[in-house]
Amino acid sequence: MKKYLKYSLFLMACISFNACSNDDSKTDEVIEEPVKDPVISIKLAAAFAVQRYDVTEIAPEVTIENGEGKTALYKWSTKVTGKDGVAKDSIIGDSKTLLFITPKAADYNVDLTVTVDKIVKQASTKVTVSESGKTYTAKALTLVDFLPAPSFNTIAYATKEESLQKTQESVKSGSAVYLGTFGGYIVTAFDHTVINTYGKRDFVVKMAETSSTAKYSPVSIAVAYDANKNGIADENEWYEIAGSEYYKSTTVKNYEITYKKPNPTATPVTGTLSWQYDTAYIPWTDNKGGSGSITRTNTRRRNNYYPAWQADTYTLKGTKLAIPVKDVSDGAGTSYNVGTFEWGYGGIKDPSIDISWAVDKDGKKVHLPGVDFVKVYVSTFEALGSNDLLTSTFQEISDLNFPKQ
Ligand SMILES: [Ca+2]
Ligand SMILES: [Ca+2]
Repeated sequence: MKKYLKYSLFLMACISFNACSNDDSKTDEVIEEPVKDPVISIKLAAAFAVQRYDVTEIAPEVTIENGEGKTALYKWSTKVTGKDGVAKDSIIGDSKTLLFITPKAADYNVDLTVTVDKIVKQASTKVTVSESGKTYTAKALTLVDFLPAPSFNTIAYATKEESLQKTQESVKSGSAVYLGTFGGYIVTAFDHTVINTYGKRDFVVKMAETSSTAKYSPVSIAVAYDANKNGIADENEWYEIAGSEYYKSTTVKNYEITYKKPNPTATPVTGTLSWQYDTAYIPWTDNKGGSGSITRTNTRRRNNYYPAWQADTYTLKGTKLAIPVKDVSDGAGTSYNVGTFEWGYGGIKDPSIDISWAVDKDGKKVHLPGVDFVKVYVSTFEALGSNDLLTSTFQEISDLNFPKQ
């Protein structure tokens, strides 16, 4: 048997040798520089330790010789045991440095594969994830900030403090929070970092029905990862989720509207249509030279649209998105068709968000290991005639990959 094997190997070697010499004879007139294969070497620490939901940075030292002009591909993976009990490779990252974060305390064998052309090099490390002693909830239940834009359903809180206190109660109980029209926002915090799971959507924004005529309308989302771990969403930690509308020419970045408090003693300026109770109700100006007034409708003439605790004017900011709105009542302003957006927003058919859609101020993609804070704000500015303003109503945000307890 052994002899036979030896003979086979010898034969194979001969065949390969012949094949090579044949190739050589065909190309012997072309003089080429010898091409050297890339040589990859990886230095990776043997072990890491971290608590669940904390991020540890795994930064390997990778050197590539003869790799000029070639792209190195990185793949981080770990073994995950499925429901069938079979352990499979699960990809957890594709950049050189891995920001490792996981919801479960366990030992993880983490493999790195570096590929340059056909050359593949692997290295492994072990991450020990320990319990943090804390319990976590799937929903973002801590209110950080809230300020609605004017709307027929604005609640008349006396002070900012009261507005925050009452809205915190609504967030805890999953009750509706009225955001109003353009710029109205709510900021909530999770009790853990929602992991940016590789290749998957990570959290979902649930909105409540505003009214039977204008049920849902899209809202924009911004996220913050508490990179400096001070427990605060700092200005430079915010990134916008660039949904399906973000790069469209009709989208206005850095848009600002300043709303003016209505004068309670002013005589209403009635319009030509019966529902136009006061067409000069809340004057507004924007930072693009535009201006106008929000109309108080006849149905809502007893409602105070302007947040009572705000000063004489206030300004709200964000990306302004164009939403298709069509009067289908022959200009009577009584019936409208309102469009929607495809992905990357709350108040749409599928309001699940992938943290990988986050972009910086210049619209450049950023890679966040997860998010601690989510801001939901109204990015449309439309009125639906007698149905009043197109407004949005927040309900809750929850982590889509939160482990079952
Ligand atoms: Ca993700
Ligand atoms: Ca921070």
